[in-house]
Amino acid sequence: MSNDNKPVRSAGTSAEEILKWAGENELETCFDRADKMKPCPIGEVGACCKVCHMGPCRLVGKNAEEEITGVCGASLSTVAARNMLRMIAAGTAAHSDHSRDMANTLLSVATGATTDFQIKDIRKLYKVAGILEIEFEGRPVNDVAKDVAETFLQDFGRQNGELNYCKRAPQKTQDRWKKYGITPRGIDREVVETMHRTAVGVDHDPDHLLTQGLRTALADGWGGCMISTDISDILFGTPSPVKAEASFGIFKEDEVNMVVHGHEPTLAEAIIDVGSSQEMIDYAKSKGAKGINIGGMCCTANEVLMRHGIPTAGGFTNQELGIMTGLIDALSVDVQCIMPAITQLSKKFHTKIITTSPKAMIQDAVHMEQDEHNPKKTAKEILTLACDNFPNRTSKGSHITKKSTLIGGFSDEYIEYMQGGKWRGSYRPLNDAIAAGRVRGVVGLAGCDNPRVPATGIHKFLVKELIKNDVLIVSTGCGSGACATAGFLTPEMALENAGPGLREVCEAIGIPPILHLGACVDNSRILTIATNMAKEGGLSDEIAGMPAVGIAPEWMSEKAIAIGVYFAASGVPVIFGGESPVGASKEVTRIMTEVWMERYMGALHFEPDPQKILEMALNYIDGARKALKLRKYEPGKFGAERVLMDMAARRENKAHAGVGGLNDHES
Ligand code: MSK
Repeated sequence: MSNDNKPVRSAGTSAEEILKWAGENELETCFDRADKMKPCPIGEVGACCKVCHMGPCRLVGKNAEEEITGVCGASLSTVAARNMLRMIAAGTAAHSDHSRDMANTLLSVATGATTDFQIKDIRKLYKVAGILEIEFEGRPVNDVAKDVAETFLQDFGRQNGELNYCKRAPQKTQDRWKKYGITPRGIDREVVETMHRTAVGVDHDPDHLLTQGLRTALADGWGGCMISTDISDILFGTPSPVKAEASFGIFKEDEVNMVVHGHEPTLAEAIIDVGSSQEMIDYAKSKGAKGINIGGMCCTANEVLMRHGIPTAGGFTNQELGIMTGLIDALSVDVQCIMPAITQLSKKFHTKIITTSPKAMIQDAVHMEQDEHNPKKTAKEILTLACDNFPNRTSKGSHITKKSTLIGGFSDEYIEYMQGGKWRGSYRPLNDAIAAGRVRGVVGLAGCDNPRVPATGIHKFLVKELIKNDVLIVSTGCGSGACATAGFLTPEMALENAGPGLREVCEAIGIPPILHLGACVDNSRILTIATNMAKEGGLSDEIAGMPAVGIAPEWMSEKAIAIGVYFAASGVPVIFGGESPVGASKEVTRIMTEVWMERYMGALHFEPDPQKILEMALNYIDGARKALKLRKYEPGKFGAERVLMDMAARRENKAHAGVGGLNDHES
């Protein structure tokens, strides 16, 4: 289990140090398990069918793929397409069930059933109400919020018609969806229909199956994800730039370390609120601590980092390593991306693992279910447990305490604001900078971190090369976590590594070259940014055809597949790292690349070689520039453009801004 002579497996140097310490102390991590557990070579490429009990059928052989069949006669391309669809359905279900909970929380707040939260961003509520065509002028805020929540809830159970937010997309994007029959109806309906069509003996045509996959994924992006992002902003505030810290040095030796992990912001918001109360701090002191230090992990971390500057210990592969510091007194988890391994690992330390969702329990964890109408009560119980556990801390652990700083909190609203201020904000300066060749294009860097990826810091490589090539990066999820812990989310990063055009833009505005947009559900913000760019004019008038690419270099979750497919359906070429989970079928691969490109101008590629990922991304960007007849990109040579609003001008403007000003955390 020693890690000697093993390649670097994380973008973060602290993570590497802890992995070394774990090896010396004979402690196992997901990296060790990934080394030991070789993937099944048939399942790995989507050639295993398990949808009935005549199998599992292994669709292998040297014949043409339509001649390789299971017991029922389903061909390799049918099986691979069905496997892809079930990943999309699972990913969509995960995001969307999270989103449903957010809609129910908004309804509870609006009706007074929950008094622990209030509507924090009324401006965003009114913006959303306007999109939903709900009257808001002169009405009580909670009445508007109730109508918004109930309208969103209808999107889950709608049987016909289309999701409310489809109309947010550029008209030409909507027209493409209608032309090819992929406009999503209801979120639950698309997931259920996908599960039906992939059951034994139903839909067998791979193209027909994958078309339903696109419709389901659109229900995720323009439904589940976008609804969740907007309600979180309404309830807890729309993010604006915030300075924070990342990596394992966020834990404090002399304070109670309480960590929130998972995806949902609700209980985490209550923990932050209660944890800052004098009563709770006094309780921590009564246990010998100097105070309470709240940190985050994975996407719950991203939610609270974006709005409060709560520090993050990083993404998915850091959860075991965080426990190994020996410094976490309590780790409360909600849903998604929580490794069950942490409960067994925590027995070797003093850390308490607390499950909080009625949907998610783990053997040997303490279950303290969130009181949906009184989350602060649950938060107080959890924090009390954390404080009570502080005296049990021992010297055991790596005690690695390095950290980096970052700037996060870039909502699409703030990006608009930073390009002109409250009154003149628009996407015109960004479009102009792209047209002039100062910014070559935009990459959405999303997705997980994955212990199977033979990384010498794959995020690190791509990030450095992309910004060197004047590509602006917008990032979410654990990709942001990897960048943050590696110290990449700072304006200085641009000065040191960005190409001349991008560096000028970043310097003028005082932004990093990588804009951290939030959790994985917040990939919806990238859809909104692309829509705003299309509506602004001067580039493509739909999302398709923009000099923009999505990359998920270390994806591992089914949610990442749903995200990749909704970007492809919206018109964005997407490149995933690693081998294709349906690579056994040439036909499915052809449909997801060539056919989708022809119909939607989007595609889903899988490419294990980081250098090739980079080349593909730059080729797509340059190809789009050429098709749009934009100036040929040449490093250091730019055309004329409007000047972006600089930091001094924005500070001036901030005095007049109701929202969108710099967050108090920014220094
Ligand atoms: S947590 S889905 S590992 S981004 Fe959103 Fe990270 Fe991927 Fe989970």
